[in-house]
Amino acid sequence: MRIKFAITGLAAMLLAAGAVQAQDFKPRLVRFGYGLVEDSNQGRAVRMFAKEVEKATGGKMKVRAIGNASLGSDTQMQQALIGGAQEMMVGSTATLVGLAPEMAVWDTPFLFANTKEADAVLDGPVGEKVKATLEPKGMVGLVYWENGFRNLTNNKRPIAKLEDLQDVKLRVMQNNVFLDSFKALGANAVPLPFSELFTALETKAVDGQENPFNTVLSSKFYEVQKYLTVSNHVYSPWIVTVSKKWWDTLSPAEKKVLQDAAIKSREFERKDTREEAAKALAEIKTKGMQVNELPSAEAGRMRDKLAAVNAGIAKSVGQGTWDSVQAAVKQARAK
Ligand code: TK8
Repeated sequence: MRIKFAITGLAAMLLAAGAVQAQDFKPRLVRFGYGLVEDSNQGRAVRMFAKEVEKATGGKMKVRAIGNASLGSDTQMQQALIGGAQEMMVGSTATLVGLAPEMAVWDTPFLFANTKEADAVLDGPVGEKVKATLEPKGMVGLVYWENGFRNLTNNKRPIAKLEDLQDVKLRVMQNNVFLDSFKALGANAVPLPFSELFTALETKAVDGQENPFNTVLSSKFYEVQKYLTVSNHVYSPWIVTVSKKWWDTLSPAEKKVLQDAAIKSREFERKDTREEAAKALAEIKTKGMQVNELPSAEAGRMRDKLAAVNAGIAKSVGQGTWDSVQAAVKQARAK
């Protein structure tokens, strides 16, 4: 008798838990926009996230992955999130600097030496703090993904020394740190949204651009670019964001589903991106690009030229944030 009672009690509890779940997940459609093509590290991770969310809500919350900047460039999507016309997106932190100035700290040239340092700092307290600055602007930052270490491509010449950047018309992200950095290095820097980049390269409106190997491959820049220089001049994070307006309508259970799926997607995305990046250079060569490495002495000369830019970043993100990031990098490096 006692056993039977216990079982009935347990069944009742399970039923109650099920009822709570059913109420907590409303039927919802999440439009999740991104800029790269579907067959890219970005596209794969968005789809992985979508599956996780659908599974965790028993199909109640549907995530529609919309790539190719079909919903607009990074900055256009940000405005749609703020206005509540779109629920989610992923894009470069660099394109958020106009809204959340502290994001510029991730654009510091040569900040991270490897991905271990990037993960530790971005996922640590100072990464969280910078991410939280989005909230008063109308966006909730969930996690950082890896865009990756950026490398130069162009049609003029291999960049073997600092002076080779002279007069190269280089597309940069729409952000003053990138603009000032490449101007300081002597390039003719032109800010453009990513969604206009392929055409700009194809029509020779610009000579070059800089992005991780993965993007050079997935966006087929090798079709319109001759030289690739391995410069690793900066590590770019992507950030997964949610419309704050929409977020505020979600139940705690729904928010938790999104947060948990975001963390899973981060692990998936970084692993996938790194595996792809490790094979990418060989593939880029087979596509016909001429590849050279920027000598470390030249990277050092670039670093020196960028000292003034770094001082400007410290000023615009605030000395406190700058110092916290420098300390976190130091700590990660010592490990
Ligand atoms: C994609 C961009 C891209 C970035 C750029 O929307 O703009 O060059 O590296 O990943 O965010």
